[in-house]
Amino acid sequence: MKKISLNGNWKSRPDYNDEGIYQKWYLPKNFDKHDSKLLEIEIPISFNTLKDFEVYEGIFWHFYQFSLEKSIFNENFDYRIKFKGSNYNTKVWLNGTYLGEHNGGFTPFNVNLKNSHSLNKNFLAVRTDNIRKKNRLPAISFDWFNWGGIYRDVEFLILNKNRIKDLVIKTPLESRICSKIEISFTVVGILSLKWQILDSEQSTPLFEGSISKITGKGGFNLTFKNPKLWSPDHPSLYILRIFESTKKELLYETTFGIREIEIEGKHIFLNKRKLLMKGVSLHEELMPYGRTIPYKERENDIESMKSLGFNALRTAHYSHDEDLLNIADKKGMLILEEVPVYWICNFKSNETFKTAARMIRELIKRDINHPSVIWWSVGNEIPIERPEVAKFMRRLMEWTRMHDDTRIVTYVSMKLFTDLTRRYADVATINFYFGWYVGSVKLINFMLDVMRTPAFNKPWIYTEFGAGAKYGFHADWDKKLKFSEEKQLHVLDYSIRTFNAKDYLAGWFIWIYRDFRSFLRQNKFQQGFNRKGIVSEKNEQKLICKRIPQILNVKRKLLNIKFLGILFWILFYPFAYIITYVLLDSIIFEGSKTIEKMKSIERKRISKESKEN
Ligand code: GCB
Repeated sequence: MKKISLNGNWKSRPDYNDEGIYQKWYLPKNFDKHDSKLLEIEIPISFNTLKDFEVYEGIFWHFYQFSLEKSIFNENFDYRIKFKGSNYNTKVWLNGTYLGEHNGGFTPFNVNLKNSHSLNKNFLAVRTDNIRKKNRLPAISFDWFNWGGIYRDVEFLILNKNRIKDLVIKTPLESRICSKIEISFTVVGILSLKWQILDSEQSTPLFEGSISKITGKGGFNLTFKNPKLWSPDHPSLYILRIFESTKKELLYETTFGIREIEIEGKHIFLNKRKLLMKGVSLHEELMPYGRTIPYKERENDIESMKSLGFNALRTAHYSHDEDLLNIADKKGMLILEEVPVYWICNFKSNETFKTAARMIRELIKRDINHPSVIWWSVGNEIPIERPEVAKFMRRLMEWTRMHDDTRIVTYVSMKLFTDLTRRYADVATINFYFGWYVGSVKLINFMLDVMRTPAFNKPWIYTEFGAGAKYGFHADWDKKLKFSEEKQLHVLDYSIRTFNAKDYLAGWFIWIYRDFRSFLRQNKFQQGFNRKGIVSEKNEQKLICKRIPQILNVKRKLLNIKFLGILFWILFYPFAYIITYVLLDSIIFEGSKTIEKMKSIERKRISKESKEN
């Protein structure tokens, strides 16, 4: 496969009244590159980084003229255009011919060329639309910024007609010194192959083999004695290369790691050793780039997280650019991935289910060979006590397992009492902000024992806890003033030391590594940002960062009152069910009006700030 980058100088324009399709902006003859309505942009871009589009959610067109070399055209090839990420609905035309569309903001997709390409003058027109809608995932209300546009790389792909696709590498361990390597793939057309496995630090192959005249499904297995196992502390990588046997042409290459994730009773094991995840979450956002974060900055993030002592990262609430996973593979960071089935979605609709299922399929297809990725979460904080939602999530977990049976499959829950569906997940999860939104941090010990009752014999992960702090805002320790760095330190410190002492907790994740933009956050400390980051949006470390390395392994002495927890759950469950069903989900999450109100506050603030500057 060869790739030609289509990144670079594109033209663009907003389409406020949705007239572009009707007026056929996608036709080359209707395009005038000197038209004053066109903006010069550099693809990839999160269009909300452009002046005057800071809060724009709508239709945006992107145009690109490019030429191709004659030598790439040959009947032995197929051609595609690949978009690594574009939010949310993307429609593509080449030289006036419609090539297709994609829904979903976070997974890559290709469109096939339909003999519509030419050599010297190609005109690519791409219409993106990131409008919030009930049937989208996420739907209307969500607590992150809805960056729009073609915000990841675009590539022109030249694929051999005879090629390998859907290659999957599994590495089950017989023991820590003996691994199986099971490689499966599909051959499109017919191929005779030579393959090699190399240590990424050496150039002579460790294993080699060949397969002749294969078509359709194929693969090979081998036993590897004394492999270097992949883990966050020792991120050893191997390389698989597959050549076409006669021409010696490289058909496929990927790095992979030898590692195994297993669950037994209350524990998770990585390479047969008990795993404790000490992690953070991160949104794919860094100012001033939006989601289009340079490689170096992503590397800095992972390095800083590692230097604080974290071994795991939850890429909430969707998948980030694949660069991040390449870095995590290399540097050693466990990654928890998720699809944006978030808060209130249209769970009764089969179309929504199909969209979620496709997002999972696309995500697994992209990331299945990354050793750093160890779990698929099929959603976050959904109203799980509702029968249609429980059914939706169970089906989605089954679907995920059908596509990958080597990783943890779960969803992230915020329900203390009313989530009985956790029993069907591989690990049980909880997001709850004791000490911030509700109650005191001192309740964590007891409440964990309470909520654990219906999913007793499982590992638990505390997937979100945290407290907001405005960088630079300090207050007396005793006052524990909201949004002070001291308050954040108190909540996180107490929580982490409690979690470390709970034997059934296989991990915890601070919400969140970096402050991120959200319309929903508009008080005087937030000013359009969720401030629960342990670093500010400019990567300034808050007080808690000094403390984290000191407490990563420290345990609090806890009162053992597990049986009381069970009793409490049984007594309280019916009330909790009614309160949650009737009040909580409907009032808190039906947020379409709130979003519009908050967005207008944000708009006013930005326009005031720009006048002041
Ligand atoms: C949550 C959500 C996350 C929010 C966070 C918060 O539980 O999962 O998306 O940003 O709380 O800050 O309230």
